[in-house]
Amino acid sequence: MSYAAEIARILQQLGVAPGASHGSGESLSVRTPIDASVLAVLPASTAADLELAISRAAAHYATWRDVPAPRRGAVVRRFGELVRAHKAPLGRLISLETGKIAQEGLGEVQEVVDVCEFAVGLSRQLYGLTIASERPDHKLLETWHPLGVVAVISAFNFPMAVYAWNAALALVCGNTLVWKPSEKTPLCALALNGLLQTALMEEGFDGAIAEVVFGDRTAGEALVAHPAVRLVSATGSTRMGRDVAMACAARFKRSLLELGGNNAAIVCPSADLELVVRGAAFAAVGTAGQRCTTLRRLIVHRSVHAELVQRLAAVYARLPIGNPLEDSTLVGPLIDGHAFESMQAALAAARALGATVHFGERLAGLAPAWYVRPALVEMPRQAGPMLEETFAPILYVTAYDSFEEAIAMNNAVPHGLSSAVFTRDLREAELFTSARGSDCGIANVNIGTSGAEIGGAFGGEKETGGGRESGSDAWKAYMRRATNTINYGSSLPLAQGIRFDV
Ligand code: UN1
Repeated sequence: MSYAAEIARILQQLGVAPGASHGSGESLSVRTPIDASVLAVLPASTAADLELAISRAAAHYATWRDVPAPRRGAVVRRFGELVRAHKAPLGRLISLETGKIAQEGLGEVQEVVDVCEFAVGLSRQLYGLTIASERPDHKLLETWHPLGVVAVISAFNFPMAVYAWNAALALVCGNTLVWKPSEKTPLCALALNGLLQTALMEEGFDGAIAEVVFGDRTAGEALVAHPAVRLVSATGSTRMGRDVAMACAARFKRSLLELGGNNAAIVCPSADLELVVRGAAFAAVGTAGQRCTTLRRLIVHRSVHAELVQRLAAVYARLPIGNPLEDSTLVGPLIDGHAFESMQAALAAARALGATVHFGERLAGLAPAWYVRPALVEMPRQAGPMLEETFAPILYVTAYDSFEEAIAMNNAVPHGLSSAVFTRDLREAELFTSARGSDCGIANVNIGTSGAEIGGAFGGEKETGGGRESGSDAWKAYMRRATNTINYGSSLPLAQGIRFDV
């Protein structure tokens, strides 16, 4: 069966008609990175389609915000159940559209289920504080309310999980949604949002509470500019995020940004090198180096540098690269030729700085798709392309002498998403996770930089954008806080002891 036929069958199995009522604009061809063949052709959304989607989401907000939060949680529970029941075809769809290996496709679907469960629990919480009032017979408390329409702009590399982080939380918090997925992965969006709409309807609500639109940057700009949209949650490049942040700031609307990462791991003299090799390999070559949490820099103590490079090179030399649908494959294709070009440009820049580049070549036999052997690059020092995020599997390795120097190198890049230290020395582990340690939103000990669980808040500092999504108290980003002072007495004392007798 061709991949296109398989896609049609999966969508049919999920009860989703491709292109149904989502757009009436020009055709968008979706290709699989597996062999570059066309999977489907969908109509993009026009400006009028977009306006309609936003106004429907805005209209439904007026009733959705009044639905008790645990009832909203029941919709998310049903959504999670549907996703769990269709885990295999959804995982397959992710692999077909993004080129992610089968295991990682299934893992991403599991991440959707996990965050739904988390949000269901949250739907019976969403609590604020009561605060001691300075006045007699007064109560001071805070209450949390939804924002309105939340726009989600997502990237190709996590075409389902990142939307689910946002949608599950935004929905239990009482918001309605408009989702603009990456133009490279509209089929994943169609399938996932189709299941969400089914869950809404089964629970007695209108599917238009969660809208999806298809388009490029122009569609994203229209979402950001629309007055009904109160929060824009965007995942993607730092360049895109900067534009979103500035456009939102000009309108005093909120943005939640999850942008790039240039994530490092420090390998100390006491590190368990077996753990380092396994942890670094998954983090550096998993998803073909196309996660925002991908390990891109290894900062290795000079005493173990040569041994680690040799062990990693041995692993890189025998990585099974190829069709991501085959169980034995660990590295699938790059998303497209642009990713390959930026990878090669970064490798050339590294060579010009005196680096030794192992691998990184294209597997030409698999053309016209873009498969590469991940690159391992020995850098004489941290400089040039090592300070930038290249969305491809390049792992730069460089040596350090003192732990303080290693921490400074970890923090010396513009991004601040994820980081790790491999050590058996308690002092190093504690220092790395202290205020003087890693400046990233994620700082791990003895595990790699990628593959976070949903229970923690996910996001990073500096050019990563500062947003936090998924677990912990990330839900607060989808709500506004009101402080209430309630007088249950019969006099009117003023705060700060002010006297004002009329
Ligand atoms: C992303 O690449 O945008 O921690 C998200 C991880 C995944 C999420 C990555 N749970 O690698």
